[in-house]
Amino acid sequence: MSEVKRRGAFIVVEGLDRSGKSTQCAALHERLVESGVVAQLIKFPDRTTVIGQMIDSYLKSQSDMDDHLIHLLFSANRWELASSIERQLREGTSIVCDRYAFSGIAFSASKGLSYAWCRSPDIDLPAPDVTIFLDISPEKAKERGGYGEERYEKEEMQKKVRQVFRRIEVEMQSQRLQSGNQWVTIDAGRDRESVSADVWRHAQPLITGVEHPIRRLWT
Ligand code: 2DT
Ligand code: MG
Repeated sequence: MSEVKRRGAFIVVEGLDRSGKSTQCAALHERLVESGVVAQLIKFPDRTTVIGQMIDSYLKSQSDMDDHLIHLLFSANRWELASSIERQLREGTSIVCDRYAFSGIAFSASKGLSYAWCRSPDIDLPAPDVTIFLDISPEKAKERGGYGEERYEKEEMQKKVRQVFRRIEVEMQSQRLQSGNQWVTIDAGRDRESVSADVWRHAQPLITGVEHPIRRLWT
């Protein structure tokens, strides 16, 4: 009997600002490791690279850029890491990723760029096995102490971003059968433990590894 070769799972967590996304990513990563899974936590933007530093300066409003240009830099920042993500998955490491290409579309399209244009530079990136979207209303976000100081952390922007995420969800679900990509939306306006339990429920089926080859985004 030959054993089926399994690779690591690629789990993306997306969410609105103040949704508790980073906390949930850290908790999921910890729980995976406690369960004996070799797992790594990464986040986009990765502000440590040269491109990442340009993004950081833009987000802190220390520099200005054309909307198209900053969009391409966010995408390039993912391509910088794409081959290392693939290698790790193939070597059996599971990856928890805090934001990915969906944030790229949601934020740039909210500024008025075309949805199709925003999607194109991320075509062919490694596709997540599951994307867990942490949804929170702007009202709830406000109750949590409001937004921070960075560019985009404003209620008007967040409302638009939420609408684009909805559109992405519809598109992901319509492609689901052909691509196998799974998108789940979780109500992140609840207490931390309830949200964690839901996140785990969706991640758990993947922890023994994934059999099918790494898929490509949007293809
Ligand atoms: P953090 O607060 O999570 O560091 O995000 N963003 C992010 C984009 O506009 N495009 C992208 O492709 C990504 C990954 C969302 C910093 C901000 O950067 C935005 C919030
Ligand atoms: Mg932020």
